[in-house]
Amino acid sequence: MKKVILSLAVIAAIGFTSCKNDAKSETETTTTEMSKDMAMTDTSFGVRGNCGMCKTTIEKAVNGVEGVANANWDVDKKKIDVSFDDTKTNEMAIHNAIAASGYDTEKVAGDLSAYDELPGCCKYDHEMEMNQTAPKESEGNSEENH
Ligand SMILES: [Cu+2]
Repeated sequence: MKKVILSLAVIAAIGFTSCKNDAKSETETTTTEMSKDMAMTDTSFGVRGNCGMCKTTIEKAVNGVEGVANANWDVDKKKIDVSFDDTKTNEMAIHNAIAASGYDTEKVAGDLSAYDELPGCCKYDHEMEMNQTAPKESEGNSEENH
């Protein structure tokens, strides 16, 4: 009888220890994710372009900048959202990388020889309005009324 009680105590002790370990590792993971988020800067600005191929070229140029975590160019809005580590790069480096690939940004005009090398469908209009609000604005009005 004593043996049974002893083994039950051991099992309980093991179970308790493993629960404690689980809780500890969960806390550590959360902390790591939070500090990662805090080091990231989000920015968005206008970039001219026409189509999905432009999107690929623009995002490839931005992702080539060291410290960039995420880039997403919106073909309708002519606008890019970028997340980057501001200890490794800055917004102007991102503007310059896009311009070097041939695309105009709000701050830097696209490199003309790179522009000439773009496929025909990608030769965007240099007068194009950048950083547009979505053409679906009229649908968005219903949200504002809430
Ligand atoms: Cu294109």
